[in-house]
Amino acid sequence: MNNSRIAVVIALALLVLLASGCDKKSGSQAGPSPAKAVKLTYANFPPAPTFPCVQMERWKQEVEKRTGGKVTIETYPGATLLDAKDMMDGVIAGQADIGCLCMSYQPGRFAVTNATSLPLGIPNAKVGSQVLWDLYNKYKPEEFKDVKVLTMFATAPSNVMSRKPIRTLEDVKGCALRASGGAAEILAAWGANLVGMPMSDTPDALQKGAVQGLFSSVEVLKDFKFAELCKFVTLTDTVIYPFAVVMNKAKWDSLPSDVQKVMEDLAAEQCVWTGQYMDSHCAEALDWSKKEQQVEVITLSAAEKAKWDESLAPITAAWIAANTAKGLPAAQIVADIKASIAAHAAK
Ligand code: 3IO
Repeated sequence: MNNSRIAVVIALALLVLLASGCDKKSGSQAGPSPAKAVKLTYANFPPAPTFPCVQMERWKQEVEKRTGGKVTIETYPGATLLDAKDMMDGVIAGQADIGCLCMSYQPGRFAVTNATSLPLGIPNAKVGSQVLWDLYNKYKPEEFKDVKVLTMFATAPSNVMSRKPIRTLEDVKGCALRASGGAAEILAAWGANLVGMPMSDTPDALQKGAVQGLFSSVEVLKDFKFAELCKFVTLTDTVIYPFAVVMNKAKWDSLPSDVQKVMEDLAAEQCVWTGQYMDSHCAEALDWSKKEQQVEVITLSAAEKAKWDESLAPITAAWIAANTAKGLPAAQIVADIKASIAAHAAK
């Protein structure tokens, strides 16, 4: 090989090296501010029009706005990323960065926060949401140690929605009705043939006749179109379902502190926003059900309601006994919930 040939080979080799170096650089530096862009996935179990997803979209919008576009959130409604019962473990495992779960679907796992589903007289979703958030912040239960809790909120108190009219406690006996967690214990105490399943499985169960109705907040009459099948609502206004929004802990720790601050500042506000949305949406859905779907709303007489309430009397005492035995400050938790209801309801 002569000198000029050697020079050409060296020049070519240098070119290849330079080109591959450039490739690496441009590959790792996509976008204008690579270190700062944050993309998060957010999983939810029910369909997009339902309230857990409405609050999810509101939270997404607020975070994207308040971080000036630095954070983008990809939402996955309808169990497209994680299902109802996999939500907590899926977020812990990092299958989604954020997940919205109904704590009633795992009653034993979330004993402290599920105490808000005892029949203690939470009057609406706004108060219920604040009571739940207070309780979480006072006790910071062990079961949340592997996640960052972004917010919590509650449904409006539950009512019976059914295919057949339920006017007395006798009508409930043996009737196949669906609920979960604390609400399920209420149905059992009334003598219903209790069927436990998440809300997301309920449309199918109602359609196929596996259940005659359900016990939950009444906005589902409209959002799931249950009013097409359930032509009767019996107003009991008894017990909420508690929800949590959680983030993978490692993902949370990796966020810039200004982004963490936006999310922490939003937590209590999101809790109240969702409670208020739930309350107004329930009123609207009940109205729609009466007017558009000829749903009959049954109000129990005072004497009849007293019978229903009386059968719930042993539930709280039994819960205190069982959970004291498990080492929880159960009587204090119940006292805290009662005080918190009184404080928030007075505002
Ligand atoms: C609920 C769950 C998913 C979508 C809408 C909803 N409205 C009330 C609930 C409460 C709940 O989780 C349930 O199982 O009744």
